[in-house]
Amino acid sequence: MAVSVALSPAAAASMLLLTFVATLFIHRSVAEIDAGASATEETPHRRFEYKYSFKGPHLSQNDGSIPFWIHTGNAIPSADQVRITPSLRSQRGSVWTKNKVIFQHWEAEVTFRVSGRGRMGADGLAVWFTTEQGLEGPVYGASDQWNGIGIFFDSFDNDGKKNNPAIIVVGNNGKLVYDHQNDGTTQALGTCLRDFRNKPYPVRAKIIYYQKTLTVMINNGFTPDREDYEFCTKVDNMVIPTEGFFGISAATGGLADDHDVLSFLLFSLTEPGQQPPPPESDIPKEEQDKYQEEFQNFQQDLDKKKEEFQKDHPDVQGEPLEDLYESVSDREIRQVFEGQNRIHLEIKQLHRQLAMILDEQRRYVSVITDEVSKKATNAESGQVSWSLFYYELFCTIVKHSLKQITSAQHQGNAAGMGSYETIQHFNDIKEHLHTVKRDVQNLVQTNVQNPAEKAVKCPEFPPLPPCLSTVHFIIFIVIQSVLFFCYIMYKSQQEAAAKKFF
Ligand SMILES: [Ca+2]
Ligand SMILES: [Ca+2]
Repeated sequence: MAVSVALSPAAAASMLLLTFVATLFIHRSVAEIDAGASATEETPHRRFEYKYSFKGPHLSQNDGSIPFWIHTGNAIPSADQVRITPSLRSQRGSVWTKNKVIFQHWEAEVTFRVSGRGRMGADGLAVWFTTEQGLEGPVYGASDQWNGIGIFFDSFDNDGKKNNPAIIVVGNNGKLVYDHQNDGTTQALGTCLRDFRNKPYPVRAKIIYYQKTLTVMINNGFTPDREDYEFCTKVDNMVIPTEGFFGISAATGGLADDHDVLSFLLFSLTEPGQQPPPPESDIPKEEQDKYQEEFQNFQQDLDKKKEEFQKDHPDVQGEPLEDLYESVSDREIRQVFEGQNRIHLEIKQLHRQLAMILDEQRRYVSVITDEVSKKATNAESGQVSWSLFYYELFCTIVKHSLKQITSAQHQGNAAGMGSYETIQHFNDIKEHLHTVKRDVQNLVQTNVQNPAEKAVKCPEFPPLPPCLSTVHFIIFIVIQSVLFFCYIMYKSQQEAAAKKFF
């Protein structure tokens, strides 16, 4: 009994501290695990394919065409973007690669903006990989019954389930008719809810087809960080045509958004250890001449404009004035954006840290469970005290966390990022840990050094007075009764004498 009374505080302290310590510095170990995991996965060889890509600042040529691409419908190419549809009712437009893509694996990065003044917009934007160019049709401005895949950025909620804007992946073998009324949900291979309309920065979609798996990642345009991608959906065991055209299409309905594509970048992926496909044959002579001429014209035009500008503004060097100064409203909007970005990044960071903490806690719990089961066996034989076990375990955790704190502090200082508050915080935690460690040590030492005092002696009670026996009690009653009787007799004799006297 005395042992169990003595180990309770140590056990409680250890268990409480486990949670506390586990929440401290876990990031590094998890990061190491992640790094180890990613190192084992071999990354494919990635090559940029300019003939299936477009981007600003010289996206279109003088005649309004996009090199290696064709555009149809209401699509309007300009220097820095292609407006697939303007925000007018019932518009349809698309852009398609001129040539078929023959890579087995690929990665496409689409940067776009869907913007409109309404709280809701329509219809949406689609990215295609199909055996034929779907130049015109009812599915976001492209042909129905396509053979290949479509990744749809569906703005309008046709089925009224309040689940739009959404991103869905629909595969088709050329026979399926798109289920527009249900927003394609009956045919979707993968889907995720993302509001991609009216974002401060362009939205980016990374679509990867590698080893029969199609993955869609989204950067939802909250931050200027180009690599801020989040997982959207993944389709495993997906077989798509080996050759096809890439396309982007969009459509508006009763409601209308501007659907602007800023860039489409294609990369071919080659599995590690395999030869990348040979670069395609050179550009035909006439096309080469055309581009050369285009380039020279552009260069001359640029020089001319530069001269004109310098003539008109002899005092101005470099950037035009309007770019150098921002108005009050511009500054306010910028500050609001920057503030929101910081909040967004902080929340993301917290989210990541929480996930890591949970992971680490699970690891600790499993380690503790194992240790407890091992030690419990020994404890039964009476050789190992529970308090000693908890003390050992606690010391290990404290040592580990102190090491982590020290290394984190060094890292922070080395990187120049450790602010005064952070260092102070670390020191506080260190101090608390030392205090708790010392307390537990004292507790356990007292328990171990004085085994003779393990059994707590109860204080001795003072001796009780001797109890009254039954015989004594009866004698006492008899004497009292005799005395009472004598008194009554005496009183009645006195009363009788008084009567005689009167
Ligand atoms: Ca829809
Ligand atoms: Ca819907």
